[in-house]
Amino acid sequence: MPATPQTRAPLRIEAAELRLVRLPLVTPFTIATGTMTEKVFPLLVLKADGIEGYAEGVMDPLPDYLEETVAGAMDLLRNVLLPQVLGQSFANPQALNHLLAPWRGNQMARATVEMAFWDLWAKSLNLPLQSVIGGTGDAIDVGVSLGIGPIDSTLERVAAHLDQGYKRIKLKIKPGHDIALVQAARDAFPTAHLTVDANSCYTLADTALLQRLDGFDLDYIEQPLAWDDIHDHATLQARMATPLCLDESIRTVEHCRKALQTGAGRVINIKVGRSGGILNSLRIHDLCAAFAVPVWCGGMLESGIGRAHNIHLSTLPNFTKPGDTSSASRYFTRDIIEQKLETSGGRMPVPQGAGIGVTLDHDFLPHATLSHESLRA
Ligand code: OSB
Ligand code: MG
Repeated sequence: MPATPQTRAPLRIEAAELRLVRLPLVTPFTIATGTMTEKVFPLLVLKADGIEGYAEGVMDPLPDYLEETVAGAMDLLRNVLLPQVLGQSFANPQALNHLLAPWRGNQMARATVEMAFWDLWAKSLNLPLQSVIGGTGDAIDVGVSLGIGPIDSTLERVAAHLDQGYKRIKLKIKPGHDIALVQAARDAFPTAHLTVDANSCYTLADTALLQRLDGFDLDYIEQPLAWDDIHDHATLQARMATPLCLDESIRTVEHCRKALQTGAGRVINIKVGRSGGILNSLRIHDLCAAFAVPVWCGGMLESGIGRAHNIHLSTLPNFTKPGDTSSASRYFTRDIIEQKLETSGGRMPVPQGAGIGVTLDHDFLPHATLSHESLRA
């Protein structure tokens, strides 16, 4: 278990800043459930002892990936979660996580608060977040997630990203845009490390079609069935050779336990922002290790703040498959942080310094801010 051996006096959260931020996407991103042309997200700053901790929420404006929404999360943060932690002292991030634990669901909203506190906490110890959570190494392996588009242009994008050294290519699929795409990609790139992600758009009635994917040597098939399902994934996995990887279905440690115990997946995508935060992600990581199930770090088109959190988490030992935390310039012409989070040869360097190791770009941030509020105890 990744204990927090580091100790210090309890940290009192004195103030918070909550922003709604909007960044246009360089390339529209289409998945089975729709197309995103911009990234809109809550950005949270927690303040204590002259230090600031940062995190972003990964919920979408509409409940199309999971059920949380930006508007709902902003309300919950503003009126419930932040008033609950403001003015309170916490001996460690576990104590803050414990305070928020009784609330039902809302894993993305609670993760926003919890992750900002981990950054604050690590900075107060003057340690990189990765050291506080038990990670090692100065870079991580990454792949890319390519949205749905015409097959010929998708193949060009696959080639371009393989040339850049990305270690795995994930293709988004949906009914009517699956077998032909994967066949073309496998024919064109016989030895590439390929995966597909269905974002919950098939059912067990599609079992025969999904079984045909066994012919393409995919490393795994991500979330073929419903976002809230575990049971049917176990049925499907028993009928397929290719490992299934769960994304949407894993929102809590208990979801993960049930999935592993029933054989609903043989790979787990950990997204810290959709799993309630870093502590839950550490627990999911350790649970998967105990089941000898590999994990990798997914993405939600995060700005540099969420991207930095993802990178630190990915330095834990059971993150043995390349993650989705690719170069920020693939998503945004300008990020809201001062550092450039760019890969080289399919490796993403870990931002150096205390906490998540990145700083807000205060020249640019106001231009990307839709609303801004300050909260105090
Ligand atoms: O299912 O992993 C997913 C993006 C938005 C919502 C869901 C998903 C994704 C991605 C992109 O696959 C990951 C990234 O590049 O950040
Ligand atoms: Mg996914």
